[in-house]
Amino acid sequence: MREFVVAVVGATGAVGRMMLQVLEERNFPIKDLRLFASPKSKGLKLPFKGEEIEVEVLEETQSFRGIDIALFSAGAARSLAYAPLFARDGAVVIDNSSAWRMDPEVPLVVPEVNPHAVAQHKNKGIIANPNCSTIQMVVALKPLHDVAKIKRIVVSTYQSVSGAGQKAIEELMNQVRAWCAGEILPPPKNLPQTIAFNCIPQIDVFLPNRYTKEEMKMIEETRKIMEEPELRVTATTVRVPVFYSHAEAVNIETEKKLTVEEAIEILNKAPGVIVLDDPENKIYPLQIEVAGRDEVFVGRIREDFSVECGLNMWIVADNLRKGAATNAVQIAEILIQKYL
Ligand code: NAP
Ligand code: 3JN
Repeated sequence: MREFVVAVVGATGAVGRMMLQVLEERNFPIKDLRLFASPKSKGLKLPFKGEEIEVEVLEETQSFRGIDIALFSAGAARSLAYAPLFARDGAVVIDNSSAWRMDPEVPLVVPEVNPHAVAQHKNKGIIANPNCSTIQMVVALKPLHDVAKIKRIVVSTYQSVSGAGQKAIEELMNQVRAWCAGEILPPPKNLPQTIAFNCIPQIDVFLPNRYTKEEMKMIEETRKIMEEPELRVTATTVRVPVFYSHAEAVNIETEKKLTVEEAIEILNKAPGVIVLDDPENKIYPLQIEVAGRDEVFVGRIREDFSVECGLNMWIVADNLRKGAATNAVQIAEILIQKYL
């Protein structure tokens, strides 16, 4: 089997470290692995398959020749600047940031939903990985859309701190420690407000339309991935004091009526979805239980009695795995199986 030269850009971050773990777990055929991060990480070594690999500092003057696939998670500014340089030197870039997601020439891919879009990597040498909250929602909703045609989506998210990076994980830990010790809480630095024992209805910055950027990402990305540019979607995104996994309360209105039983049957057959829905026995997806898993979990499926054809559900996935690293590596697997 052919093996590939793979680069991970942003390898020291929460997503980058998970990329290494997922590449190793899935035994991705790697000939050589190159790791890149900021000057802060110069000399740092990261473990991969029993070896220690030294992190390189990302510099614009470098040559990136010889790299087949580059997995980027070093923020949108680095993706804007460096993805074209890696692509120029022959790599296909799979980018986890928002930098390229809405570029009409760049495919935005969730393998369970629109794997065919990977073919468009030929345009710019770049494939975009959607936002974590979008990924888990479309994995669960696309199979329902295929049967009943979704007319409108209303989503509220309950997003873990790991979505905001390694420093936000430490921020929640430090605030909880201080609270338990009866100390004054350290002021928020990486999140907009205190996160310990609190929910923050702000993820990313506010836009002139009063939505946050995270909310608008969910709306626009969902339309692009589902290839439904007019789909009505609205979102409220909330940070909650949970370390790993994002949860979403989702309401859909469909053209054709779906009973709860029909929806469960469709989701039971859907790729990458696990239905956990036995409320009488207190069975529904929980963030702490879904952490570490690659599937999207759906539960609390029930009719929305306020409209003719509507359903409510609770969708949970590990944001660093299916929401980022696993989705990116699945895209890389399609690339090597079909295109490289
Ligand atoms: P993080 O834990 O803060 O890690 C940031 C990574 O970027 C680190 O490896 C950091 O290297 C690197 N970096 C920062 N500045 C750099 C520079 N000038 N040159 C090279 N590398 C640089 O953040 P994260 O949670 O892993 O997220 C990283 C990015 O992934 C986000 O900004 C976002 O674009 C994307 N992301 C996507 C999703 C998704 O929904 N698919 C979810 C989360 C994040 P050092 O350690 O050396 O500073
Ligand atoms: O906050 C979350 O739960 C997801 C965060 C994603 C994120 C964080 C910083 C920058 C992104 C993203 O993936 O959209 C970005 C970005 O690339 O703009």
